[in-house]
Amino acid sequence: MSQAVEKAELDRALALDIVRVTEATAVAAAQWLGRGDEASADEAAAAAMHREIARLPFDGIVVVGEGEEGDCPFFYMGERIGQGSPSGTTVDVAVDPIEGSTLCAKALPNAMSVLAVAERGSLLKVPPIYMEKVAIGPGYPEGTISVAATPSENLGALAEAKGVGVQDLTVCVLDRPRHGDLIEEIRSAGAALRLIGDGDIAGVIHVTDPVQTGIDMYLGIGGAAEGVLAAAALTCLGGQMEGRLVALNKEHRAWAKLAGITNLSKTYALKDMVMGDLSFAATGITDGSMMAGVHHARNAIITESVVMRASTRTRRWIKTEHADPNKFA
Ligand code: VTB
Ligand code: MG
Ligand code: MG
Repeated sequence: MSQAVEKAELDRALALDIVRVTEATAVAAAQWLGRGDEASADEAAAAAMHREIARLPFDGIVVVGEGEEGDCPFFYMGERIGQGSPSGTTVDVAVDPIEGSTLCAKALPNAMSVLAVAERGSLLKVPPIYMEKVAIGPGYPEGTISVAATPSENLGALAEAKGVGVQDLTVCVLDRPRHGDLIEEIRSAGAALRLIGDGDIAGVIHVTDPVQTGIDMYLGIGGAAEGVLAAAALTCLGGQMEGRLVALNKEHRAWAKLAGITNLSKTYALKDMVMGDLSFAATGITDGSMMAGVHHARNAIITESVVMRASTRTRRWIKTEHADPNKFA
């Protein structure tokens, strides 16, 4: 068997392995669903995800995690994780045990558990700061949008490429005071807004299916980690995205410096954030537009996940019945 075939098969198996991880993480998070306690939900989810990833057959490095070493109990940047691999599988690991902890704590839609595993060295390493993002779905000429362009320019370009008016477009934006001007500009350009409380990975993914989601473009400043994870998903789904790191305060500037980022105004295209093959998995914690959340049936826990691979652009939706809840204990 050639090396290439062996590698491909290993990658394929990994896709299912990582769904097991996001499933267990979502189930752990769901124990805190609607309890108003974000910190406990985050901790339970991160502990479960950490335990499950440790069992996977690779030598992984956390490149998108929860913070710096000594700063967070699980998934610090640079942490080695996985069982190790006799066959030499080395990977980058990007995690968000709960994307949307507030959504989970308030039992609001679209909280999910997210994990991407990529070829070593292929994911942009970002400190826990922010990223300005713009994303659209597949099928438009390369360069239709840019994070360096104004929102009105991006909207005009997308409208032209889509053959509609700007008033026919809907933009998804995180509802934050920092987006006051952005929201105003989108409104005066004439587009509609879908304002979301949290969950900008889902927000970016939504642009890939505007017929289903009603969202044509994602704009605004959210987590940098969420930016790279969204870029990972978009690499599997198709679409365009650009990002630019943002330091909102002194602490962020210090994090950026520590991470070796000297030029905060650099524009990252999708291919600068994701430079190799990867698998991406997400499991719903609360019900969402992509998948249902964790549900407790009479004799089983039910989870819904999506898992995708960049190399083949395959997407699988996996609904799982966990008949033995003790396996999560
Ligand atoms: C966004 C959002 C996330 O963080 O990235 C946001 O998508 C950015 O931070 O779900 P602020 O909340 O400080 O604006 C989350 O809300 C949480 O990870
Ligand atoms: Mg999180
Ligand atoms: Mg998050």
